[in-house]
Amino acid sequence: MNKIRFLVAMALCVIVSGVNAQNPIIQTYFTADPAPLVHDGTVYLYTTHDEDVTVKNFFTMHNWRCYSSTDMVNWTDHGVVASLKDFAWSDKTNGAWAPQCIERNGKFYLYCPIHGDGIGVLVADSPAGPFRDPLGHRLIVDSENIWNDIDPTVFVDDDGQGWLYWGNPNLFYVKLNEDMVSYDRSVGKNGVVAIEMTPEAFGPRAKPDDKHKTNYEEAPWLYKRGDLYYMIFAAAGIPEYIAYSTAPTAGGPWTYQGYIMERAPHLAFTNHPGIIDFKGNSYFFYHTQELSGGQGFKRSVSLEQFSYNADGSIPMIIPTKDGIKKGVSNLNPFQKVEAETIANSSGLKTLHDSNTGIYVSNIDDGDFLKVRDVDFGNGTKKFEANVATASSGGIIEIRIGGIDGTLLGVCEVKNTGGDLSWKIQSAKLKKVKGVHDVYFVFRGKNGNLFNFDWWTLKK
Ligand code: FUB
Repeated sequence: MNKIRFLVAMALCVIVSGVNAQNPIIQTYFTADPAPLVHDGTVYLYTTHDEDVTVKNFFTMHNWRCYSSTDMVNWTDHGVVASLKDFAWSDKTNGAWAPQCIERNGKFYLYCPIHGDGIGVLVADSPAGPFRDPLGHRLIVDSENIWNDIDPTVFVDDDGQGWLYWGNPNLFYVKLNEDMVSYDRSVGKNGVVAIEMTPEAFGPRAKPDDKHKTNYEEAPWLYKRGDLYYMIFAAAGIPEYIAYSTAPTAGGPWTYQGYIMERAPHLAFTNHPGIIDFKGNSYFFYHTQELSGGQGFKRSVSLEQFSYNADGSIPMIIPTKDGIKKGVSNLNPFQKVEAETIANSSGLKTLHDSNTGIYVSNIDDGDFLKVRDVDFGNGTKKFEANVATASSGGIIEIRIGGIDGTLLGVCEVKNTGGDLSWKIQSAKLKKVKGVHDVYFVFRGKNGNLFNFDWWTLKK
């Protein structure tokens, strides 16, 4: 999608949802198939990436992205953390479908389906990579039908047993060995166990056919809460509902429990669940087609908070535009804040530079970047930004409360000698105390005004 079409779609989204809406949570790229991982006080969100240009009216997906948050309202972009090119054994140039990442013994294992080429696994020493292929071949080698091998979900039980489920429109699992990159070959057919797809286990299909015997479609999400195992999944064909089943063990037997998210006009024809508990709250990730103005191959991750019922059942979750109403902590602006830490934005992209990492780019006149719950404490005097531009630059208006809210100061961004020649530029700020949503509103005459790496406040 070119910038103008992207801006029109984004403007529509902002008009429809308002700058105060939190959904979709990522606005710089189209993201789908959310797979959250809680690690060390941070939520890492792995997503697929629908390209801006859809080819042949089908999913156009080349790589996987990662975002992180400590407050559930501001998301830091870690960029592309893995791509089809990481699997040397696959010649696919499209098909980077729904992944999941898990940590074990200090290593991060990212299970990646390549549509039509099975499921591979990558490993890294840190959650945002760099990831490498430890096997040099696909992980699941004795599959019944490689086209079924999509949407892996992974879980390590309290007894140390790792489980990897996957499949469309049938469910399979392998019991992972402790190395997480091989599996127990003594169960099932060479280690692959096909789950019996019964209406009792996964719900009655309204119109069953040869392939679809139950309500289960794809996108399984496996986890344990208390003594109960949950399998959340996309259900009932296209457009997809989200439903779930529960079991007394990770291997089943599964009992169907019903729908937890209905179809809705702004949802895409696919949906994909991801559920976590974080800092005492429960969160449900899914995707919609809102940001693209209704294009099902250009989806975006959204997020809702929910509470389990007293009996452990999951209530119906209503997709909202507001999303998360209250974050779980405030943002400290007196340290370096990456510009790619974003609650909401319009018109922006992020790029990677080997010197500075991820930075915000594609900044044009009128674009904005919102950061939520910024704690000014007893006040601040100065704003600093690390920026770069080969052109005449532009300005950053620093506002609170809205894109037209109180103007605290204006940072002039002048030519730094190159689009990747980073310099700190600063602005005096009006004194303000307490916690506020901050809006950086960008102004200037040319396109691509400057690049924006990080910002901070000084007392
Ligand atoms: O994103 C590509 C595919 O669409 C996923 O693998 C499915 O879960 C569905 O969301």
